[in-house]
Amino acid sequence: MSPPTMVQKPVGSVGNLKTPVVRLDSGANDTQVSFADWEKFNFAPIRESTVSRAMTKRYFNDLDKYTESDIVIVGAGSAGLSAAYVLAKNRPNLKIAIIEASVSPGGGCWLGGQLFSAMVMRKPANLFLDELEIAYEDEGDYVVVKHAALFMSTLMSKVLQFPNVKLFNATAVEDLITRRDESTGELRIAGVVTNWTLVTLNHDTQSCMDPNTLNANVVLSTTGHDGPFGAFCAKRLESLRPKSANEPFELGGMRGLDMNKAEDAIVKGTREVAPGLVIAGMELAEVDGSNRMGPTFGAMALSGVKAAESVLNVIDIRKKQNESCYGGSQN
Ligand code: AHZ
Repeated sequence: MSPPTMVQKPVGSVGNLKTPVVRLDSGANDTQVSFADWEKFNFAPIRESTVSRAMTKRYFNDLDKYTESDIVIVGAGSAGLSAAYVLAKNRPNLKIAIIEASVSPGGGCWLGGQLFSAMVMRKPANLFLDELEIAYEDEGDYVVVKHAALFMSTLMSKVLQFPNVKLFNATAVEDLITRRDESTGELRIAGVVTNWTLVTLNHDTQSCMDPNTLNANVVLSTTGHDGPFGAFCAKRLESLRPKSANEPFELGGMRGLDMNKAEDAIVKGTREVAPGLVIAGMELAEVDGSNRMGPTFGAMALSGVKAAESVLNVIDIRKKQNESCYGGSQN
């Protein structure tokens, strides 16, 4: 049975505070909660197992549904979520899974830089802020959002509301699914290998704990620059591909900070780096050996926008390739 829909309706005020009193409409059990009457207040009853089933049933249904995804986005930072927004909005028929290693999605975008709140974006990235309806101060060549968390929370909230998006957080991508084309020898990325992040972090202390898998037509990796988790897919790709004349692939390694060069390079370089694998955001600096930009976020947003375009440019070809092996996509 599906849960009753809760509709919040302001129906009055408390004392002189003009605080709205909320009435909860839940089907037949129309109840009015007066926040002024705390002595009589109580929640509707529930059994613990009901809570457990409410969560696990949905999670495992989602896992079942997204185990064949159209797109898997690795990393829910500013680049990954910007791409997710564009993809989900423009192609509501595509199933988009986002895998985020941290419990809290958002990556490095909760502060503008160091411990400062304001977030700077150089024009024309303000057009993306306009799309998201996020207010900013216009300073000429650049704009300032009053808090980076306002950008991230708005973006995240919009992405999570799309019905074709599922965020699996506290889950790490720890390998890639690969396919080698028998006739051309080309190596294609066809999905991701995952585990609970707490398990990934403890492989050395436990006996073998095998992972889970998600097939995808295209993997978009936005895991940020190198670090304990960062640049994951780029590093894995480098170790998968022999450095031969046919398959040269060597990481460039992120260079020092140059805001002007770095932002243009990241956006321009965002692309399908290997068949089935698009890389965007700061992970791309590790691939191409381009500069870091530090605390200015326009390139992350627009690299996400270009990544969405790159994914859509190749998804039909990659889908066809997937369908021609091992039973195809079983949606
Ligand atoms: O937790 C990571 C973060 O939320 C997540 N992630 C990394 N490896 C993962 C893995 N599986 C699942 N193996 C993984 N998730 O990816 C997210 C990356 O977000 P980010 O904000 O670090 O990357 P971004 O490229 O979107 O933005 C980078 C912004 C910049 S620029 C910069 C500089 O120039 O110094 N520094 C930062 C943080």
